[in-house]
Amino acid sequence: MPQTYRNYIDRQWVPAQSGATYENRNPADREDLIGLFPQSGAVDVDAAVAAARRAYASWRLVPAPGRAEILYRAAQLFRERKDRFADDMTREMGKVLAETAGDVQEAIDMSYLMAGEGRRLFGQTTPSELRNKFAMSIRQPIGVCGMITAWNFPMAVPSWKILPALICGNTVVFKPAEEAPLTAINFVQTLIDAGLPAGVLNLVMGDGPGAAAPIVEHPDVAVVSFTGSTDTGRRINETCARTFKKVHLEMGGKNVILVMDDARLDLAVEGAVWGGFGTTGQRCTAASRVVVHEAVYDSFVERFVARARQLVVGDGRRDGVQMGPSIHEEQLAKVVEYVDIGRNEGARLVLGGSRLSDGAFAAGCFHEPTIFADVTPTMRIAREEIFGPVVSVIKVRSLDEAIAVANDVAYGLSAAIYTQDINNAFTAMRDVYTGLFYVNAPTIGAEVHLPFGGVKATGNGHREAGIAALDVFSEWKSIYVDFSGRLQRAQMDTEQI
Ligand code: UN1
Repeated sequence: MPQTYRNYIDRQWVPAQSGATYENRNPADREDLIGLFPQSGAVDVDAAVAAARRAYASWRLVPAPGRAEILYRAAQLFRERKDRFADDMTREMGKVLAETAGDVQEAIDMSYLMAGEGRRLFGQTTPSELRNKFAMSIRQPIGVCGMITAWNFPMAVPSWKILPALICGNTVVFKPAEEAPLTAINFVQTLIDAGLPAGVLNLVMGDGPGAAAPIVEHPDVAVVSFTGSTDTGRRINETCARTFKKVHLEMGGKNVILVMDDARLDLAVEGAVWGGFGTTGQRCTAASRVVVHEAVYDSFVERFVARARQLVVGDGRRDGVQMGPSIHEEQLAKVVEYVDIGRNEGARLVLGGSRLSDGAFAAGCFHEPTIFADVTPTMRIAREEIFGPVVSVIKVRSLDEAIAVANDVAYGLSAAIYTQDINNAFTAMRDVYTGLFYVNAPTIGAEVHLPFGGVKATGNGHREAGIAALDVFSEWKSIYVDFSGRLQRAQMDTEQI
């Protein structure tokens, strides 16, 4: 009998009120049933929001250094549980153990960062234009925050949202990706064990229409933070706009590595392999385009293919495996479809191109690492997010052309340049329009204490992680204290020097 898991609402583990559940399976072996998870609906969301609302009344008044104590303890518990959590995560979403351990590490790092923030949460003091008057601005919590997250970073991304929200004094309803509920349970259980009071963090599992839509629409949810596809993000944005709900969106990417004629090709090749095929290409920061200067193009393609050909594909829990499966059949079908699109568009397939289905691969969702060369910037494989192990290589004649190609997509999350020339590096750093930029490193590998997010169709102007995340989960209040004992009128009674 598979284990049946429950939602967490107001310090109780409870089934969905309808009793409905869904199955979650291991993408490396679809016969491995991980468990049954609640298929929640609007009534479950209502209960979770009500609990979060009640808890907000007292949590907002807990001094931030007191809230921080809980996050310090959580950091230590995440560290102790890292290997177990990584194993559970690989089993449910497929990326290799070294990467899932890295995912848990992001939650550890973020816990420490936000715990430290509990003793800062800096506001500003400013002079007043009037005599005997004091002016300051402080951060205030907002209320109940609805967090809707993706399966590819199932512990890191929730930590980027939930921990800043908590340290600011908000309470949370968390709807994790359907594909990675066990990791969400591990995350929530750790915060409970660290001492989070009842109702401050609530977990509601299920699919998007059933469990996420009611969070977005709920009048008592003050902030929605979402990581996922651009189509879903657009719908969430529209719903939130109608009621002026604060919304933070972190969506797709079509990230690019520029390889200049003076690049160290050995480094560029390693970067393209890691950026393109790490996490099976299922990162919003994945390098799915490599734009290469014509002077080194042939040699880069040859070395890139030779290196990517050596990648060991398989079950991410097995030693030596470097690339796991796609998350599920639907995602794999999308990869297969894009490979067809690339072929039909006339791109040159130089590596892979097929689903792996023999022997040990038969029960899982595996695809070969795939490289297309001679891709042109107008092809769909060069413009649309694939979210799989498919990289497009594009030839250019100059840095200017490389930057133009880099910018000529709807998305703007991450970009990188490989060059030994500081002028190239600084020019690209300035002119490529993205939220993240790397020099002589791939497009992946963001650290939690820097702002994370993108421009154009990737985001909506907010950032998560870093101290910038506090701007999503708090509102500024400007406060004026007049201790002159008389009415002083701003802009009118200002003394002239
Ligand atoms: C994501 O793909 O949604 O920079 C997040 C990186 C990781 C996080 C990626 N630290 O690639």
